[in-house]
Amino acid sequence: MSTLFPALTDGPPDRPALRFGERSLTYGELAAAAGALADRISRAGRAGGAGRVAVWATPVMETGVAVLAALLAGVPAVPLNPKSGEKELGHILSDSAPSLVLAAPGDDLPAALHGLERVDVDVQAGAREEGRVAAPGDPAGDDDPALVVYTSGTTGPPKGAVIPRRAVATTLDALADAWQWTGDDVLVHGLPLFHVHGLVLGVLGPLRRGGSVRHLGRFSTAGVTEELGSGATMLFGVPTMYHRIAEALPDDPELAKALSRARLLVSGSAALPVHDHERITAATGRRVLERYGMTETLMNTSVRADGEPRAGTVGVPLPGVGLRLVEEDGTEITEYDGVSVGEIQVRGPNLFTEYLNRPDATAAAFTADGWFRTGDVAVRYPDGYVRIVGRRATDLIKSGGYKIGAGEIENALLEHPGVREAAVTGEPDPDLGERVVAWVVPADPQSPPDLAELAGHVARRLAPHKRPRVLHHLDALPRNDMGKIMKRALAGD
Ligand code: MCA
Ligand code: AMP
Repeated sequence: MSTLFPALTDGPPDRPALRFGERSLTYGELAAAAGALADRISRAGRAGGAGRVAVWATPVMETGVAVLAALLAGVPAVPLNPKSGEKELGHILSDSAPSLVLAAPGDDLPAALHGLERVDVDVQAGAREEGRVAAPGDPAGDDDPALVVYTSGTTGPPKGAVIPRRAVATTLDALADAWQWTGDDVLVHGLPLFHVHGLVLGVLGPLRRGGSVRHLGRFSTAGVTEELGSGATMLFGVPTMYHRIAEALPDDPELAKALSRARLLVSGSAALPVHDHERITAATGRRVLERYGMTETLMNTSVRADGEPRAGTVGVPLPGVGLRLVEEDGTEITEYDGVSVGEIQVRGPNLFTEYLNRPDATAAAFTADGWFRTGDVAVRYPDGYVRIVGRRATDLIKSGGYKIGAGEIENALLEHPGVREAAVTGEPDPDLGERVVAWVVPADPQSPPDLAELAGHVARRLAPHKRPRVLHHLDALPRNDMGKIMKRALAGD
C-alpha cells in the first residue's frame, strides 16, 4: 500500500496544485477539500454504498478534486463525459453501477443520473479549518481499482477498462523518468477529463510529482500562449491541437515565442503528422515529443527528453514496459530492422486488470502467455525506436484523438427511422486525423435524412465527437457473397 500523492501530506502546503481559469488551489487547500470529500465517500461506503463513484467530468476544478477524493477514499472513480448522449450514458451507468455521483454545484445533470445520490464538490471545504486537514492515508492496495474508464471497441457499446492504482503510479513514474518531469514543472493543457490523457497524465501526473497544472477549460492557441508565456513549462495535447498550433504559428509570433520557452511539448493519443512536427520545429526551435499509450495500458513508449527526437516515431518502451512485435501467425519479430511489421503486444505493471463485466473481452485481449494485444501495428528500429504504421481493426476510427468504434455508430444510425442500412468508415482529415463518414441506404429514397439530422441523432444518443462529419447516400451497401459489408469498396481502395 503505497501512497499515490505524497505531496498532499508531505510537501509544502502553500505550493500551487491545480488551476482552472481564475480558480486555483494550493496543496494544503487541495488536501483539505479532497480529504473532506474522501471522508464523505468513505462514510457512504461504510453505510453500504460507494462501491464506485461517478464523476461528472466537466473541465473544472471540481472534477480534479472529485477524482482525487475518490482515490484518497480508496473507491474507484468512473469519469463521465458530460456530453454523453442518453444511450451511451445509460450503458455506462448500468454497467458500472455507481452509488454516488460527484458534480460541481449548479451542474444540471441529465435524467439518467437523477436516481443516484448526488454529492456536490465543495472545493473550499476545509479552508476554514486551522492549518491542513489531513488527507486520509490511501486505504486501498496497489492492485485495487483506481478508475474505470470507458473506451470504444469495434462493435457494441464502450467497455469499462478497470485501471488499478499500481498502473497509475507506475506509468506516471515511468514518464517522470522519460521526461525528467519534476515537481518544478507547471503543465498546461485543455484536454477533456474523462479520458486517460487529460485525467491521468494531465491532472494526476502533476499531483504525483508535487507540481502543478493549469487547465485551459477549452483548448485554444491563445490560452497556450498565455500560460507558456507566464511560467508553464510543459504542454500536453492531441495531434489536432498541435495541428491547430502549426496552422496558427505563421501569423502568431507570441505563440512561437511562448512555445520556444517551453521545456517540453508532448503529443499523444494519435499520430502527429511529420509535417506538423516540422512546421512547429521550424517556427519555434522546439521538437514535439511523441508518446504512445492506450486506455488499457496507460503509457507504453515515449521519445525521451534526453533521447534523440525523431519525428514520426513514438520512441522507446518506458521503464518496466515489455513490448514485442508479433506477426499475424503469432511469430515474434526478433530482428529490429525498421521494416518488419507486426502487432504491438505489451505487458507490465502499467496494464489494466480487466474490462468490467466482460470476461470474454478481457480474455480475448490477452495472448495465452499474458501479453496484451494492442491492435496497433508497428516496425521497430535497431536502436529500439518504435514507429506505428497502422491499426489491425479498420473499424476503429481516431478522430481528434478520440477512439470511435464504427459498429457503435452504425447501431445508432440504424435506430433512426430514415435509415434502412448503414456503414461507417474513417477517412483522412487534416485537422482531426480521421473523420467519421456515414454510408446510408435511406428507408425512403424520396426523402433521405440529411447530415445535420443524422449528426444530431448520433450526438444525442452517443456523444458529439462520434457524429458523422460526411454522409453518402447509397442504393445498396456493397456486400460480399457472405453478406458482409465490404468497407474497402466503400472507401474506394
Ligand atoms: C457539434 N457539437 C454538437 C454537434 N455538433 N453538439 C451536439 N450535436 C451536434 N450535432 C458541439 C460539440 O459538442 C462541441 O461543443 C462543439 O460543437 C465542437 O465540437 P467538435 O467540432 O467535435 O470538436 P472541436 O471543438 O473541434 O474539438 C477538437 C478537440 C477535441 C479539442 C481536439 O477533439 C478534443 O478535445 N480531443 C481530445 C481527445 C482526447 O483527449 N483523447 C484522449 C483519449 P462545445 O463547444 O461545448 O465544446 S486517448 C487516451 O487517453 C490514450 C491513453 C492516449 O494515448 O492518450
Ligand atoms: P484509446 O483507446 O482512446 O486510449 O486510444 C488508444 C489508441 O490511440 C492506441 O491504440 C493507438 O492506436 C492510438 N495512439 C495513442 N498514442 C499514439 C501515438 N503517439 N501515435 C499513434 N497512435 C497513438
